[in-house]
Amino acid sequence: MSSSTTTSNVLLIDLHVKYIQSLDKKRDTLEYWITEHLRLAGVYWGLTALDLMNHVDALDRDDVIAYVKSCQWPNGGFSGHVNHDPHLLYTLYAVQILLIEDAIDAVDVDKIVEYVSDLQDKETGAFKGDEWGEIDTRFSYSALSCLSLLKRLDAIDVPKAVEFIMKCKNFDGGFGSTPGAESHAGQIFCCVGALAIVNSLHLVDGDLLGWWLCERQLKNGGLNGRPQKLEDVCYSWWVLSALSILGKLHWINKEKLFEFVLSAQDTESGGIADRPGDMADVFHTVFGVAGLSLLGYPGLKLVDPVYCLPKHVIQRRGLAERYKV
Ligand code: GRG
Repeated sequence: MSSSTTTSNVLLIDLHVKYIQSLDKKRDTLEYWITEHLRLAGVYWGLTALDLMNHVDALDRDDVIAYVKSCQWPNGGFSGHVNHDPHLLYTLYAVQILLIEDAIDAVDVDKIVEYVSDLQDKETGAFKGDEWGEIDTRFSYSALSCLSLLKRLDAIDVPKAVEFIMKCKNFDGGFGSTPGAESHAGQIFCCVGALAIVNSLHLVDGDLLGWWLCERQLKNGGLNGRPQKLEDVCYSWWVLSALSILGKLHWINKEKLFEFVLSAQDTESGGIADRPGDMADVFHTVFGVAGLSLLGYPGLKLVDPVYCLPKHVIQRRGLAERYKV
């Protein structure tokens, strides 16, 4: 479905800010209600994009903090919205939002640490997403990122967590969701990011993986997430962040990627879509903006490739440059 017919070769910051602000006002739409279960994720995506575009104040700080608090459960975990079940992913997003707002003291950090560490499988080192037990390297990343941001990595068995991630490494240098699963750029961000957090990047085959990642760029400049798949703006984050951590961002054609991401903007209502001509959404908006930030697009704040947060937030936390290639 096409959203706007014109294109722009510059980032339409003012329009994207208005688009993100408008998201909470669409209560008369079906889309608003069927996305309720991931609203906290939406706040993280929107707020991160706003901060990178120098407009963090476009969402009311007190409202944001109160909303995050309303999603916390007595066991310390956070849900995607009030009265939904707690999950590790939303717990990470809550911590990230509170750090952007410099308000981590508004919640019980010890309870969060307890919730996250209880999700580690003591035998394999893997992390469950929630009490129902699904295992995925997305959850390994979420746990390590969350505890690192809270400076509480001591609460889990880090060597075991690394052991599990390394079981998900494939012959092509990439990583999958579980041992034996196909390499996918999203999971590669998770595994490389997690290894960076615990200073274990020496376990990554940088050249082999760097090749696999830069081969994700297609003729139209966009990136796909694995061979034979379509390009998608969100891979501007999942692929580029991994390349950035490995010190190989220059292995892709920056100008062509700028062109692709900018051509996926909705020039009438704001926001960025997965690819030109599709409907914009806040997920593709943040990962498009964050990808542009990694490539040094003018006027954007720098993003941290490991934590997917504005660099100044990571610096304020004293976590900058903890990882090295
Ligand atoms: C804090 C940034 C951040 C992340 C938290 C949730 C998470 C940890 C990471 C998600 C990583 C991931 C798996 C991203 C990929 C998302 C995506 C576009 C999946 C689509 O997969 P397919 O198979 O699409 O539908 P393709 O492109 O392969 O056809």
